[in-house]
Amino acid sequence: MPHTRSITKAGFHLAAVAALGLMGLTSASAQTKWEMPTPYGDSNFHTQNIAAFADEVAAKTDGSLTIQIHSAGSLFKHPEIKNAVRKGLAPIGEVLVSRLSNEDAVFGVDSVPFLAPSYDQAWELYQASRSAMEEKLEEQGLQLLFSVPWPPQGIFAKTEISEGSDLKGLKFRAYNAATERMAQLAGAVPTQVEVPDIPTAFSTGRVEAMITSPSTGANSKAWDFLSHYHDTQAWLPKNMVIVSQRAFDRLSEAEQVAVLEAAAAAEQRGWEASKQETAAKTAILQDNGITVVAPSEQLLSDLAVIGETMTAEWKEQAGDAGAAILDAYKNQ
Ligand code: PCA
Repeated sequence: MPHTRSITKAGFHLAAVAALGLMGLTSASAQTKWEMPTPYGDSNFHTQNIAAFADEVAAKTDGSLTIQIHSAGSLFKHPEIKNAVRKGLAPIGEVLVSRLSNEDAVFGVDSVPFLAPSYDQAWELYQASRSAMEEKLEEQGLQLLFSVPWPPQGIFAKTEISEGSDLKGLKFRAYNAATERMAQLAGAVPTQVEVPDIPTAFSTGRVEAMITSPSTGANSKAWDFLSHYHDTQAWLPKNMVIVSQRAFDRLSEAEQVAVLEAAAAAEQRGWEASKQETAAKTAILQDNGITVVAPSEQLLSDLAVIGETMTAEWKEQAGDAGAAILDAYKNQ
């Protein structure tokens, strides 16, 4: 028996030496692995775009920088992701830009109803607001890598909504301050629910209507708990990928260039994918039994009134910086 034990010990020792050797090799070639929290599931086009970004970074750096994606809020929940990156708990992450609108109104500009309801307008608004956004992020040691919009936002419900008053009293799922405010102004009762929790929130009756994209509707299998989709095209909220400045500065120059190039490519690819997504996911909703409705004149004009109120409120909150963004947007 002592003999066997000593062989085992020797075996263990060899394995330990081999492991140390591997670790030595790894650090000699300056391997960096970034853990990346994201809020949405693997089947979502934003997550898929980020996966392609990660692949491109690995390819461009010959594997010296790899990015491990933790989707659907599995590493940090959506409300924690920005601070996790700011505090250095994660080097890089994705968030919905307008989740930060309570910090500064500039982050809420893409969710003002009907301010920029098409892809071209959303792009122009992004160009007009990008540097103000970047400045605010910089103050927190964060760098914007790229930003991609969701398809236009429409209303999902269990009946046809033919006018604004049909929303009164409905338990309405919200995903940011703007959707919460919109629900309040419509006389509905908002509840914040993250995307991965949508199916449960509907099936347990916590909520009964929502405004979101055909993407999120289809990814959440809205046909299991809802019947109508109203294509109101109210706004195109964006996600953004942010990196901690400290983590970025620690990369070699070649790695930094690789990240920036892959980010520029991801932004372009993401905007294209979003456009394709709109029709593709609306068709999936329809194929699965959702009635896709063009909004009535009455519904549109009732929502426009809410949009005007929210535009005025946004201008008030955003002050001079907001006025400068709107001027730049209108003068493009
Ligand atoms: N999907 C996300 C944000 C906007 C969208 O289309 C959500 O519903 O939370």
